[in-house]
Amino acid sequence: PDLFQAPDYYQIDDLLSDEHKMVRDAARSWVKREVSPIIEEYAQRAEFPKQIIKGLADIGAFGPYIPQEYGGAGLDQISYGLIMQEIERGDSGVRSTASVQSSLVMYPIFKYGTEAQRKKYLPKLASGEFMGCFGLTEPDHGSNPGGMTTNFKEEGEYYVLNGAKLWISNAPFADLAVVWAKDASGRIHGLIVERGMEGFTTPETHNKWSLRASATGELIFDNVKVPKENLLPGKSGLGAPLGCLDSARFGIAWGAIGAAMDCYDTALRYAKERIQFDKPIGGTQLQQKKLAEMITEITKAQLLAWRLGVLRDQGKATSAQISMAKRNNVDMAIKIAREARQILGGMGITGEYSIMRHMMNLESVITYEGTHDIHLLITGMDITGLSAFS
Ligand code: TGC
Ligand code: FAD
Repeated sequence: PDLFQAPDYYQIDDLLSDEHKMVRDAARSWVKREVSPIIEEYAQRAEFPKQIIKGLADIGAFGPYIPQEYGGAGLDQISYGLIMQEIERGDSGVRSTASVQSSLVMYPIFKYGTEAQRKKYLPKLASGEFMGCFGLTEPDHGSNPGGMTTNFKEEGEYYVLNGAKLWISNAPFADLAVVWAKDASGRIHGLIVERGMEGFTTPETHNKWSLRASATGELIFDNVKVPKENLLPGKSGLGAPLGCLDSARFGIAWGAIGAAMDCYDTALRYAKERIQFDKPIGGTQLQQKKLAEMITEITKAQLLAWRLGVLRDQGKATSAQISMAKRNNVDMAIKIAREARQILGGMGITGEYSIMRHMMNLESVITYEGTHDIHLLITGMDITGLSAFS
């Protein structure tokens, strides 16, 4: 009863199994205990709270759907989504850390790695002993990663890696990076680059107004000798990193609901308590319109995410369906954050409430993992069969 009472206007809980609800409630109570009380302070200081890494591992947030034999939680896709929802109710930056570790580091090693790579890295990534990051974006290639220039060439027992990645979540403290680079023929491959390899540095990116509790940085490769056994052999080409993005984008479609729920819940409570003109502002038509539209949009987003989870569990979800859910749900959350902030008046701009932090965080979420525009163009391509990219 002391848990956050999530909006559930359409009895979506009835669509969940007992295990789903158990996984969700464990994540929810951990976020309430370990994240919510400290996160505002860390965001203000622009620091990632490293002490929560173990807790994230304990609630199964590192590799929720990776099989247990590799240290993962062995859960289904809806459980993964629910964990992301609860974490992002706390903070999008914390969810980013979990998304990257699970879908962008553990997933490619699990899916495209050798058995030796899986055994070497996955259990330690699941427990949080190793933290990873994912290097796809470059200074000159964001929405168009296929244009990347980071490259490697064979030299005896090694691949020699050169280039740079920008905007990499977790980079400043990661123990290893899954890096996407072109071979001599221009084909894209994934390489596991470990901290400590000579010529590999990870300078932090400062002055962010968004995702301040998440550490972001560059990956710089200056003739880094990467052992040949660190190449992920299972898949090459742009489809390899894009396959990882499918999994992360699915988690974000759920995560954004968490941020929206927190903003809605805060604004609803405030509107019922705040008295102006001798009555609660929640009794005015204007504020009711805002709140009623919020719960409508949250409900639609929940149904979209749940159905997508079912399709993913059945192995039937398409990349374009995932794009639609990521785009819709993040847009829904950012609009709710903006409206909710207004309901709180001046109080809405302070760190006493979580709304402004969510609002600023969501500016990154609507940009990373494919911008709002790119996902619209993916839908456009899917329904017309015509690419607007090339
Ligand atoms: P295109 O020619 O369409 O595709 C190239 C190859 O990839 C295949 N493919 C996919 N495979 C798996 N999953 C997907 N979602 C896929 N989409 C495409 C495609 O079939 C093709 O395969 P093949 O075998 O024919 O070669 O590629 P394009 O160059 O036209 O670009 C397509 C576009 C624009 C959709 C894509 O490049 C894109 O999604 N751009 C956005 C980039 C992006 O999302 N970057 C994210 C970086 S990581 C990040 O932001 C982490 S944030 C931290 C956190 O998660 O919290
Ligand atoms: P651009 O691609 O330069 O886009 C600029 C604008 O142009 C956007 O509005 C875009 O929608 C628009 N645009 C681009 N192409 C088209 C087109 N064809 N038609 C119409 N409009 C177009 N990347 C990683 O690899 N790993 C990470 O861990 C990671 N973490 C991140 C963390 C944060 C906080 C942020 C902000 C970003 C992160 N990213 C990461 C990078 C992120 O994925 C990119 O920022 C994103 O893909 C957009 O690329 P860009 O910033 O270069 O923008």
